[in-house]
This record gives sequence, structure tokens and C-alpha cells, in this order.
Amino acid sequence: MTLHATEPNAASSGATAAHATDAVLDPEETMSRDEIEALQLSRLQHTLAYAYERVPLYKRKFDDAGIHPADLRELSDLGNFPFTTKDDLRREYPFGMFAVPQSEVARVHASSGTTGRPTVVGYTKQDLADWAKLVARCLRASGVRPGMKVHNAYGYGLFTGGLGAHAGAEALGCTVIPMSGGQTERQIQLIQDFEPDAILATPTYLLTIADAMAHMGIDPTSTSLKYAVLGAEPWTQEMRHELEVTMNIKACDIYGLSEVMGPGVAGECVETQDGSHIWEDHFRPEIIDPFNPAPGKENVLADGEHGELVFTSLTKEALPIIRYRTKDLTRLLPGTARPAHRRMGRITGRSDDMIILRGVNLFPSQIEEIALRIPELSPHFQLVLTRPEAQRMDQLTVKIERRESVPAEATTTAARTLREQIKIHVGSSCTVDVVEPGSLERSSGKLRRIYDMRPKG
Ligand code: DLL
Repeated sequence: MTLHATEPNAASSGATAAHATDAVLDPEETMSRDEIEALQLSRLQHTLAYAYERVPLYKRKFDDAGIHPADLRELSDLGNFPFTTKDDLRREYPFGMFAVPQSEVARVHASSGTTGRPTVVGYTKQDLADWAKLVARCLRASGVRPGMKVHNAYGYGLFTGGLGAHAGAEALGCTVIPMSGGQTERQIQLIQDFEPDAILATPTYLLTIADAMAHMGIDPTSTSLKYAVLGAEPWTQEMRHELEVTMNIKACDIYGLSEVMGPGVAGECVETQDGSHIWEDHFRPEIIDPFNPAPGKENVLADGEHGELVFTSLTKEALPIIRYRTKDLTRLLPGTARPAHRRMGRITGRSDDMIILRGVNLFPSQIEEIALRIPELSPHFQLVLTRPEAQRMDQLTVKIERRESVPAEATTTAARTLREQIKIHVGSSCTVDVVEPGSLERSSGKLRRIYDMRPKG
């Protein structure tokens, strides 16, 4: 499932490999692993003490666990400290976890919070500067250069995507077009008129844009766009290929989450396209077993092993975050284009997005990966879970649009292939319903793939 090695896409003629190497990097990007780890150790010691002194929740948690910031003598000792979860942030709503007086908080953001209270995060002026620097680093890694025009289609507002990406593009020295999400026809009009070099969006929203272009009679390969920096939701190597070919661009990943900073925690290099490098001068990642996350450094998983990603911030002032459980499932891999910064594998999914179907674990990205290898099928699909009364067994229906170029009569084999491939690779039986092009809801940001219609409780 984890997809890193990619050949350069021959179709993406707009972006050249030479372009990737002409940038001036931040000094931290070229440090040795030893230098990064020395920096991490001193920053971690500072952050733990800072959080303990200033945030009552951390003092309580550390005291309850019988551990003190001074107990961190080497990096692996971090594994002995307690975790922080989204529930902690919710309980301390809105500002209980801030480590600075409100007058020093320059900005707040909040998660949309589909259930319960949203989580609120804050930034000092210095935090905002660090954030912009890291997003700029990601954009540069992905091929964007000072002076380029950048169309930003991440949503503006409390969501960290829009303003986070905006500040990063500005810090890099780009001309930013602050579009936000939605109003797809207008986005397309401005892409044609303003001729941006790069677009920042969720992968599924870029797909919506490409689709709408085709409907408007515009060839999506003919625009000025050369680079896309895509994130905020899981996407597969197959989706990358789809977008690169459809739009004649180079598409790279950007990862992040509000609680840890926002976009820019990790970013992918265009010359290797092999997964996002975590910026380890600002964050210390760990991988733990998501289902048995006992504290203790012996329970931290080794690099290469799959599990839940956990982050500790190393420089944040307003909201230092210690061992935050992201629920994102992935693994740590050695650095490549930035050797001292480890990469994360593609995110398979979130532990709370995992469908358990008659005992088999399933993620939407697995379906995406399989479906996009079947030429008759489009990337537009939904997973519908039901429990028909007569059966008392959970049922999965994959609703997927056929490609417009394929007549409806020609999709029977494709539907069967998808069903069989899901059975072979995922282990679940399902029903496949090939539907008309344009009939499923389109993304305007983070796309909802799962429709769980099973009776609650
Ligand atoms: O989505 C921040 C962001 C904005 C990242 C724009 C990249 C681009 P949240 O709304 O807090 O923040 O959601 C964070 O989104 O825990 C992952 O589950 C998922 N996610 C973010 N980036 C990626 C990615 C923003 N590149 C949650 N691949 C995270 C897969 C991602 N999932």
C-alpha cells in the first residue's frame, strides 16, 4: 500500500529535473543526521521543560506518570513521556493548552470538529514565522520558485490549509492568488487569465477542477500549471499518476495537521517524489502501535515498521505539543533528497477512518489504488456501508463512476475485476455499482469517501 518509488512522469514535460536542484536550501535541510539529532535533543529538553512549567495539563500528566523533563537525557527517552490526544485539546477548550498569555497569541485556528468541540490551536508571531518558513521549504522542495504565481485553492478561514499555504508561498517570494476552495468555474477562469505556475489544493479538489475544465471544453493539459502541491487528505500513487497525466503537471505531497502546526510538517521533493520529508529540525516523529500504545520507550516501533505517527514539536511557543497521537497510519523511512530528515510513507489512512468489515480492515485508499488500475473506471468513488435487515451482516457497496469515454455497456467486466481485486488484495467481499459520470458528489476540499448507513449502536 505504501507507495514511494516513482519514475519521473514522462507526461509532465513542464517540470524539469534540473529545476529541482537550482534552489538555495535552508541550512537545516543540509545538516547531517548527527547535527539534526543534536539539535533535536537540545530543543526537546527545552520544549519539555517549557511545556511542564507553562501548561497545567502537561504538569499533571508528567507528575501522574512520575516523570520529569530532566529525565530526558537522550532522544529515545521521549518514549517514556505521556501521549497527548485530541481529547486533551477538547477538554482544555478553547485556550487551556496555550503556553503564553493571550496577548502574545497572534492567531488562532480550529479544526472543523465533525463531532463534539473543535480543537483550537494558537500561534505566536515567531510560530507564524516558523510555519511560513516550513511551508516555503515544502513548496520549494516541490518545485515552486520565488517569482512564480501560485494559485491557492486550500480553504481560507479557521482551517489551517488556506492561510498556512498562503503565508508559505509569500515567504518563498511567490505571487499568491488567494482563491480558497469552491467556485470551481471561477477558479478555472482565473487559472486561464492569471496563468499561475503552481496550484495548492487537496488532491480530490484538483481532480474536481480537472474534471470541470474538461466539461467546459478546456484541455486540462494546456494550462500554465506546472506544479501541484497536494495534501490534507490521503492520496495514492495511482491518484498522483492520474493528476499528473490529466493536467500535465508534477504533483507532490504536503502533510500536516492543525494540532502540530498545519500544512508543512512534512513535504515531498520533486526530484525524487518518494514521500514527504518530515522537517526534523522542528518536529520529532515516532511510530507507535495504534492499538496497544502503552507508554515506555520499549513500545516505540523501529523505523520501517507500520503504526501510528506521533509528533512532538521542538520550537512551538504558543502551543507546544508533546507526543501528539495523530491517528495517521504510516511508517518512517530514511531521508533521500534531504538525507538527515526522515520520510514518512504514504498515509494508508487514519485509524479512526478504518472500516472494519466482517473482521477485515479496509481503507478508502486501498480501493483508490485498485480502482485506478482499471482503465474503464474513474477516480470518483464512494464506499457505502449498510446492514440489510435480512442479513444482519455488514455490506460494502463501492459506487464508482465509469470514465466518460467508456460506454455503460462496457463496464460489466470492469465491475467484476474491481470486485475480484478487492477480494484478493483486501480480503473483503463487496458489491460494485458502476454509476454515471458526474453522479457522485465532487470534492471542494477534503472529500468524504465513506458513507456509513449502518444502524448506530
Ligand atoms: O489538513 C493541514 C493541511 C492543509 C495539510 C493543507 C496539507 C495541506 P487538519 O485539518 O488538522 O490539517 O487535518 C489533519 O489530515 O492528520 C491527516 O489525517 C490528513 N492529512 C493531512 N495532510 C495529508 C497528506 C490539515 N498529505 C489530517 N496525506 C492529518 C494524507 C493528510 N493525509
